[in-house]
Amino acid sequence: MTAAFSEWLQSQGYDSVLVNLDPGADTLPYEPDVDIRDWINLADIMKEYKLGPNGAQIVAADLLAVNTSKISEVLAGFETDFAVFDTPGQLELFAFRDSSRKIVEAFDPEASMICFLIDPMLARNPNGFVTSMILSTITNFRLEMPVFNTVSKADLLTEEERERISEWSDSNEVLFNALMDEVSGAQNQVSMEVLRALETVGAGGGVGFASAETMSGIEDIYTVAQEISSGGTDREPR
Ligand SMILES: Nc1nc2c(ncn2[C@@H]2O[C@H](COP(=O)(O)OP(=O)(O)OP(=O)(O)O)[C@@H](O)[C@H]2O)c(=O)[nH]1
Ligand SMILES: [Mg+2]
Repeated sequence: MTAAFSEWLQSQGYDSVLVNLDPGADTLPYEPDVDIRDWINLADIMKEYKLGPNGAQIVAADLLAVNTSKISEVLAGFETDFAVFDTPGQLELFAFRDSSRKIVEAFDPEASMICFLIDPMLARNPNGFVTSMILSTITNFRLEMPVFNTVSKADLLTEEERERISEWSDSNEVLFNALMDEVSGAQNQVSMEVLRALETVGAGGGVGFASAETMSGIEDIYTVAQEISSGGTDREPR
């Protein structure tokens, strides 16, 4: 998505700086301008801390914060329209670490947003969709930053599946009925309370669909980013 988004920005005349914050990334489909792997190496951490790959990922996540000032310094040297941060795919390694707050605070939080990428296979059924909304809400709660929900790899869904997900995202009642058809009776109360909480905090509305494969929906991410960073008016490219 990082690669697709920067490609789209470029096609519109915007420049972007791409920042890889995933120390565990093996290969990337884009050339990062700033790369956390220049400072943090997973193999070194495994050796130094005598950890397996999972423990090393957690240490690496905390080392991210230690290196924030170095990344900021490098970033400050760029004149660009947008900075796109690619974070580790697992929430445990980003949103759930205290260090991530420091990272978010270091990079112009007022003009920033999180694009929360929802797994299309998870979003296909009501329980999975609600689970995605809960995770997105937690991310918003943890990092105190506006979140735009986008079902990624949307090309893997059928038109009907996308329509159904849109209906769930537009109407809590439709989602509730779909959920009731899916879960066992014993879960009804839990489902109802979870949905009520999501409704209260305003989660779930306006879910986007994007595909890095077909480039559909990438513009919607830009539109939200634009609204947040400069009040909705299209920015003049540098
Ligand atoms: N069909 C389809 N496949 C995609 C799309 N975007 C990425 N992929 C594929 O999905 C696989 C996983 O890629 P990503 O979702 O980008 O995940 P990642 O960055 O490697 O993994 P994490 O950061 O650890 O979550 C790769 O094989 C990609 O080629 C898309 O829009 N459509
Ligand atoms: Mg990734």
